[in-house]
Amino acid sequence: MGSSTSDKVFAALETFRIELPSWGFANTGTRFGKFIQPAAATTTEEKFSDAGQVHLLTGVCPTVALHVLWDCPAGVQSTDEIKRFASRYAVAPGCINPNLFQDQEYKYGSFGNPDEAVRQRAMRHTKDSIEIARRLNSRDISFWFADGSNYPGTANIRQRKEWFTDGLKMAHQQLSPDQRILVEYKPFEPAFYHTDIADWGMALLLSRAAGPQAKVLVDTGHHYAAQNIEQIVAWLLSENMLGGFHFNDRRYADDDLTMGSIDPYQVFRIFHEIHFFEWETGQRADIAYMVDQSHNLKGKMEAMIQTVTMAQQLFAKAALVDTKKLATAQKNCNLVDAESALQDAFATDVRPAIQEWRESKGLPKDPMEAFRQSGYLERITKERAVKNSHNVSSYA
Ligand code: RM4
Ligand code: MN
Ligand code: MN
Repeated sequence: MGSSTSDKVFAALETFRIELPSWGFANTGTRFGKFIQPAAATTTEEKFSDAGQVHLLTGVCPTVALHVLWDCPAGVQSTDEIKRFASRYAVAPGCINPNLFQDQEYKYGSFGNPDEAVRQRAMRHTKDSIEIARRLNSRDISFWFADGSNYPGTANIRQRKEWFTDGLKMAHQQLSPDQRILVEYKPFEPAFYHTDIADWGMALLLSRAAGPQAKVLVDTGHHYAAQNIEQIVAWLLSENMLGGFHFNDRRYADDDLTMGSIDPYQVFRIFHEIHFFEWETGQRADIAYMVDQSHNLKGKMEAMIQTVTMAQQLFAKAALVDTKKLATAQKNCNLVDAESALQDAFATDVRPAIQEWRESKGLPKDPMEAFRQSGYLERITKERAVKNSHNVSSYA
């Protein structure tokens, strides 16, 4: 590998950080049930411990995203405890995710619920979530809504759009100047007829209506199968509306598989659009890279390490695209050369350069191997096995 190649890989890795989801360490399942893992995290503290371990081994995951309902059982009062976990496990709280989908009251929606009392309840939770973020010094509050309907004619789609606009505007008014709202979209599930924020265009319009500190969040699992996600990314970049990512992979729907496991070239193309934007404009794209995965069969910690190292590889490969050559080839409609600029970068094995970078930082060369040698998994398995055996494994 030429030294300029490894210089490029080093430079790319210096700027790349990715946030871990607290819920990615806990037991999750499918709608048919859960297979319980004896080592899965059972408390917020254990989630911080696991995230801290992944950060210790990889050096690139300094923050952990929190889901308010699952991680802050005492709401705003939970923040003191969370600060203690953060300092104990050397990983800071990251993006705050309000939970507007699990309470019984949200059966017919949250921001889009026809009942004003429920919309107000959703707003109270939103305000609390923003306050939690403020106390934890978290910049981003990320909204994913399950709101939608299952049968034609059952919901007033335009009216609900107005309620969403009002709700997000009100949320925006609560922000401190340095905070942001991220608006996530998803085409279906749990609603199967219409979803209130079903695609990036809806998320974009609502974010614009909410105010200047609202941006769109792209969850790579939240698209129809053939959709060109990198084009969405390019458009959002050009509109200065790309706030962040939830990375995971999928084959069919919102499968939440480990990143790049099905289609690594797609993630590469997404990263390429970001690098290309930065190269052309000379601007740094201010994007929160986050993982949102929850596969239930792979070991939680190993799955997370796999995803983080894959993210580094794909980000570094995309940084190797010869942008100058690409721009010239595009201008001259030299299709084969333009396409090859991407393919050559994608085909480069960046793993040796990444290992060198890790060693230069005093990090283990191979985080997975280091994890397996560390004894951490054996320790938590012993500590948590009994607690996990009481976990509910059926959804019925
Ligand atoms: C949703 C969406 C959200 C995540 C929940 C648990 O499908 O991806 O980001 O918070 O799942
Ligand atoms: Mn998501
Ligand atoms: Mn999802």
